[in-house]
Amino acid sequence: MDKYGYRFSFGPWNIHKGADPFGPEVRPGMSFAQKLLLYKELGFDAVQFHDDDAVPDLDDLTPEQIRERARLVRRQLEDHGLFAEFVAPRLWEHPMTIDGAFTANDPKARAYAIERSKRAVDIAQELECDLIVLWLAREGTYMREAKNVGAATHQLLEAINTLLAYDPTIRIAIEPKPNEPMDLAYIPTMGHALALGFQSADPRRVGVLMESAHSILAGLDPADEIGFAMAFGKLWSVHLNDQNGLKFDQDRSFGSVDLRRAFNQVRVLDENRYWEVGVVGLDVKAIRTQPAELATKHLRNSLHMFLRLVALSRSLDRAAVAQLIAARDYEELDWLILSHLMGS
Ligand code: 3MF
Ligand code: MG
Repeated sequence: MDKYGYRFSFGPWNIHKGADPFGPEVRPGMSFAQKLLLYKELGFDAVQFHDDDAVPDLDDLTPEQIRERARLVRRQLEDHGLFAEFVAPRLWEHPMTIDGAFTANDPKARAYAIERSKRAVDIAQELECDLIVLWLAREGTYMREAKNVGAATHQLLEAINTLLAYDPTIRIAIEPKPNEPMDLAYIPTMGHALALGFQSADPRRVGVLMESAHSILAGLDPADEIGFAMAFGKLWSVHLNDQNGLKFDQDRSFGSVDLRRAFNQVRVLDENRYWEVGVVGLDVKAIRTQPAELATKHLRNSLHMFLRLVALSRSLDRAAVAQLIAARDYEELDWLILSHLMGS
């Protein structure tokens, strides 16, 4: 925890080997145990998990074996003074999820997705964590005519309700994203995710995770997406990062592309006391050119950027801002913010 009360997290996938769709890995891998050693050193408190980050090859194990292995991970976390922030079922790599998971056209594939998600809940229970994240990677279409959006929406709702009933204490945070890997995803924005949650069997237990790059790819402002969700007390996790325009999902270091956009995300989080409700997750990736021994600086930079921006948000001359708003002098407000960010 930092001096402001924020806690920070990242996932094991954020220290990675640098492969992209056009080239192989460029850095050697690191074991989960090696990665765990780096968390505290880099200033982090918590680990974000996909189900198979915690229990590799879980499709080949029985539910009891999965629980046993998850208990070992809990002990590893304890040994390092870390905790699990969330568990996310990875519903986009298995052959059963080629045509989608909860919204696949094949009922056997949909059944697989539900069972796999229940195992993710089991893992969360063993890791003493009450938050499941649903990034609905392949719920959408490459071909508009191949699926029915209304039916798919109800399938998503049914899946959420099934998980809520499976564990009466679990909370679910939906992570919207408009595209990639799908051409068009079914839950592209915060509004879509919140609507699903409010329509669920237990709306109190369904919230959202806002990822900066995903909002930007949807043509939206991440700070507004944060503020919208927080207006309803529904922002339970974030994946802060950055994104240079509308292209592939880059997961650039937080604030590295657009400093003012990052400032506004931190400002809205801080004004709404996010430190009381959630962990600051940094879903960032080192760029491919980074040598192996230097491939954690994206995490360091992102965390330090967040803290620097909290300081800037709190030192903003709020009275001057209020006066400029009252005078409707938004050009002067623009200059005040830019000067503040430039350190004068
Ligand atoms: C994809 C993502 C994912 C999700 C993760 C947890 C690998 O664009 O952002 O990161 O955040 O699967 O939900
Ligand atoms: Mg993410």
